[in-house]
This record gives sequence, C-alpha cells and structure tokens, in this order.
Amino acid sequence: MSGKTLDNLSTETREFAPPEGFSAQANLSAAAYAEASADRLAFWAEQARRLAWDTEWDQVLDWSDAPFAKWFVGGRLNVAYNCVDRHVEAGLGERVALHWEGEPGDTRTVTYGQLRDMVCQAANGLAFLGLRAGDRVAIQMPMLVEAIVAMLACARLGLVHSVVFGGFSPAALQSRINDAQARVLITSDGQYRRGEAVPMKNLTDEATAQTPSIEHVVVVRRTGAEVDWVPDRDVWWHDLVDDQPTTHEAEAFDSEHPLFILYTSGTTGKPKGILHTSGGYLTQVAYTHHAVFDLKPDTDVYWCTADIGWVTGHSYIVYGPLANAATQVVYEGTPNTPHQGRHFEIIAKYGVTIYYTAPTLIRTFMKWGTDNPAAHDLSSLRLLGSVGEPINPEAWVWYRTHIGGERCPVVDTWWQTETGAIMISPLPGVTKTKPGSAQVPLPGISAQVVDDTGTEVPHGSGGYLVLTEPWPGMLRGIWGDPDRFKETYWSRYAEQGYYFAGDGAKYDNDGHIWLLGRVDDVMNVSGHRISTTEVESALVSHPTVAEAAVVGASDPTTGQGIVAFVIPRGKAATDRDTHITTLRNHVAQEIGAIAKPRQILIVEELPKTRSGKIMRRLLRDIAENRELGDTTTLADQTVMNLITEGLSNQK
Ligand code: 6R9
Repeated sequence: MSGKTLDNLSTETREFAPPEGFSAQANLSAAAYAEASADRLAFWAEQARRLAWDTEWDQVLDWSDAPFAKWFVGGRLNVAYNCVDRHVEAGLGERVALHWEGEPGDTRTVTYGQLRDMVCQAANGLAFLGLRAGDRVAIQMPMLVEAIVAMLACARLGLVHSVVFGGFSPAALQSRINDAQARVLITSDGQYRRGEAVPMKNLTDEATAQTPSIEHVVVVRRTGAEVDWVPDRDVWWHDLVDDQPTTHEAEAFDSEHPLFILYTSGTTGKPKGILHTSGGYLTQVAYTHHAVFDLKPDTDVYWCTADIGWVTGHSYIVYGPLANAATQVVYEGTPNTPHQGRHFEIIAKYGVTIYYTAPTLIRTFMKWGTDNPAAHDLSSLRLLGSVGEPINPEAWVWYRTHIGGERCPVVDTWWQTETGAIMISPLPGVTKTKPGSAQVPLPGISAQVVDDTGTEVPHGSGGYLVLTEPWPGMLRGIWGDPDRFKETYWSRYAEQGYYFAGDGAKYDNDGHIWLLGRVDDVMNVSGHRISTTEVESALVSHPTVAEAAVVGASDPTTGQGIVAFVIPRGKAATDRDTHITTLRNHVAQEIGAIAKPRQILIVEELPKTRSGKIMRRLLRDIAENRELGDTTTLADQTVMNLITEGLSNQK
C-alpha cells in the first residue's frame, strides 16, 4: 500500500451520475439495498430462484461449522443444465451463446442448441474414459470453444475441473495436477499467440512426465502442430467426442458438490487450490452478472476479455453469462494481433454492448493512443466494467471518454478468486460513480474497512478490507488443506469472525470503499496474482543464485512490475547481462512468462531485520527510485549503502 496511491486517490473528487435513460431501464434499483438488508438470507434465497433446482433447499445457510459454509442446504441441481439445457427448453435454442473469434481471424458461432449438443457429447466422451463424479480433471487450453465445453461437460458429470492458465509452465501445471490428483488432462496441440502457432501439447507432455494420477490426455486440434503421442494414454478430442450421442441425462448434484478448484498465489511459495461448489456459486455469479452488468439477455452482446485460466473467465465468461442465457463474444488472441485496434474492431463487428476488461489493458490502450478506438464505431457499447486491480482515476476517465463515448456507466468491480463473484461495485443504474473506487458492497454483501483490532475505521480513514458475513459464492476451502484455509483468511479477525481479504482499503467521506492494493506479499502484475515467495523460490532454485528477494514495484502499464534482487553464488561464470537473461528465462520456465522479472538487480547483500526477515519495503524504495524509508530496524545499518553503491556501479 504505497503512500503515493493514497494521496492520488484522496484528491479525486469527480463523480458521474448514471445517465437518466440508463437508470430508467436498469435491472436493479436502489430498493435492492433495502430489500437485502431487511432480510439478507431471504434476499439470497430469492436470487437462488434464478436457477432451476431439481430439489429445493431446506436451509439457506448453515454457518454452524464456520468458516466452512453450506449454502442452500439439501438443494440439488445440475450446473451445466442450468447454463445450457434449460435455455434450449425455454425456446432459446437458436440464440447465439458464443461468437467465437480466433486470433488468425477464423470464427465460429455457437447457438445454445449447438452448445447443448456439444456439452452432451463431451460429457459422454469423458464418461467413456471412466470418470466419475468427484474426480478431478485438469484443463490447460487456449480460449477455444472446446475449453468452455470441457468445463461444462465436467460440471454436467459432477467432475471437478482445475483450469490452469495456458501461460503457466510445465512445472506449474505438474504441481497443480499432482496437488489435485487429476485423472485426466484436457489440452490442445498448440495455440495462436501474437500471430504465431506455438506448441502446447509438447509442454503439457513435460508436465505429465511426472503426474502418476493422469490416466488420459485429451487433445483438441487447434494449430495442426505435430505432437508426440503416448499410445493408450493420449486421445484426440474429436476421436473421443465427435461420434458421441448429443443427448445426455444430467444428474442433479448436492448444492455443495465441488464444482472447481482454481489455484491462486498466496503468501507462501505453494499455490492454493481454491475450492468452489455448485449452488451458492452459481447463484451469486448469475445474480451479479445480472445486477452489475445490467444484462438484457435478448438484446445485449457481452464481452469479457479475461482468459478462462483466471477466475474472471470462470465466473464471467462461463458460469454467470451462460446461466443468464447471454450472447457473448469470446476472443482467442492478444489485443494487438494483427493490429492495436483489434478489440475495437471486434466490438464494432459484433455490436458489443457490455465490455469487461482489466486496468492493465486500459492503460495499454492509453499508451497506444486514442486513434485506435476513434477509428471504430463503438456506439453499440452501453456499459463498461473493470476488474483485477485498483484502476487509476486517469485510466478510468480515459476508458469512459474514449471507449465509452462519455455515455456508458463504468463499473469497477472488486472481488477475488476466493470470493467467486463480484462483491463490491457500483450498480450502474443507481450509483454515482467515482473514478478509482469500487465504492459499495452489492446488495446481499457485507464488507467493512477495519483497523488492526477489527474495529471499523471512521469515514476518511484507511485500514484493511474484511467481509463480515458469509456469501453464497465464497470459497469452501483450500483443496486438501483446511488449516491453511482457516489460517490465511479467518485467523486475523478470528474473534469477530471476519474474512480477511488481504487488501488495504479506505473509506472516503461518503463511506465509499477505495481499494489500495495488497497488504501481503502478493504482487499484482497485469491483474495476475503472483507471490514474491514463488518468484524467490524459482530464482534460488537456479545453481548460480545464493539468495533472492522480490518486490512488486509500481509500473505505469502493468500496475506492478516484478523486481528481483539477487545475490549470486560463488564467482559468476558469465557476464552480468547474460546472467540476468538466464535468470529471467529460468523464472519463466519455472512458473510461466507472466512471472518473468521486469528487472533483476545483482547485489551483495539484502536488507534484513534482526530476526532475519527481508525488509522488502526498503527494496521497494530502491525499485521505485524513492528515498529510503526508515532503516532503524535493520540488523546491519550499512547494508543499504552497500546495495545502492553496488547498483550505481551497475548502471
Ligand atoms: C477477480 C480477481 C484478487 C485481487 C484482490 C485485489 C485485486 C481485483 C479489483 C482489485 C482493486 C478492483 N483486485 N479487482 N483491486 N479494485 N476492482 O481479480 O481475482 O485474481 O484472485 O485477484 O485482485 O487485490 O485481492 P484474483
């Protein structure tokens, strides 16, 4: 939480009232807040009725074993049936579910009727492999229609999917497969990235070299790349799925049946497998997608630019929009392929009305210039959303002006992998929006900013964000590690029973919430969570590194950039630049390209406290070219001089 951010934010006073016409037609009015606070559980029960239940619940919330929640206890439903079949049964089989746009320009249009057939076929295929409800399936795939179909097919069978972002390394995939003991991996031969076909299956083969639980690898053909083949283990998606019947009886599962595991970085090196279940999760993603994006399923064309490898892709590409029978755009590639106007071209082509993206991309668009959005007809847009990190007021205003034509409400949505769905956000027809603030908990959600003792801070003050009441989409645990679940989220405010989000926040004078970034050792790089420890472990796993300390330094485009301080082991065998390149590539190999340090500084010492804790705060001062803060707790007062002198010699 840097002081700089705080100061910038406290001088921000602009406000934008919802356009009148928008409020008049909005899905939610201010009455929703009153309704939810009058009877929170009744409000959530009403939201759960957005779904089709096979058996209705007999208790909305069981919190008797807190912090392990049970929502809609006794209820039974099938998640895939809710996202697909019921819309077809309601006569919407011809409605487009997915306008899929490949990076090279190939396209696919998938109606809800076709999606149902595809999901049924895939479910039959996975069942043929011997998978049974509760089994885990890993998915590492680019943004293909089959990726969405695979997730829904898992949901249909009660299989627990674990989607691993396509940019993660074989080592990262391997540890996730092993942690979840996945029986099957679904992947593709390759993927298109920045105009090139790059391999995928060859990388997943590296991962599956040491994953004894994997029985089969199912491979979607995308690029036509040559792949190695393990007979009896590997099977082409089209061979497994294409001849399967297009009908499949969807079994109802318990409301608390596990739906997916999604790994996210924590403060230690080992990623946490965040566990989500069925009824409560689907209720909250459907409700929030309706409320925050004001979705009108008959007329809107919705586009969330996230990747399915992140929670935003799970909740706001797959489960929320499909539960609401939305028509959406799914884009496979990078935003500047083949040119920097690609997103705007897609918005114009499909008449996108709702666009949901991340601050890092908005800042990149700013860098690329206003000519790109100006060259395309963006008049179809009526609502803009932001997610992933605090959005700077300037980026927010640029987004509203140059993409939203000054007419679209902007919703800054705060939530986490752990929360499953949006928690804090303006309501587009109700809230006067403030650039840079997520503002108010949604109806049904209880959040506060508190101090160290758990006491709510007064308006105008800062502290930590907590969630004070359980919510339906909340994580149900960390896969295989109940103690870590309690310790990480519930121990800090155990007395009050609050969920500790790990974010700093402040109230403005109206009591609106401004998020100030992580307060733990988690960095946020282009909206991706990466722990400092994870990168440090990767660095010290290289034979030339004795010790490493990693900090997130503020970065104009990516929010934070990874800066590593490395003490070399022994005499360096190569020159400094080569060494640095080697180490950057090593981190990419260990974790993935997203974790590649922006900068590696070779140092002789690291600043430590007497108890041996690295003082990252001081390293951050160096990385951000600031004057050093308080150094009095350093074990060795001379160490910072040594570092700064050493670094100035390097320039
Ligand atoms: C959905 C998602 C969660 C962390 C979260 C916070 C940051 C997300 C934000 C935001 C300020 C927003 N974050 N949205 N900070 N304003 N609108 O991003 O999940 O990848 O788990 O990251 O991202 O720091 O704690 P996840």
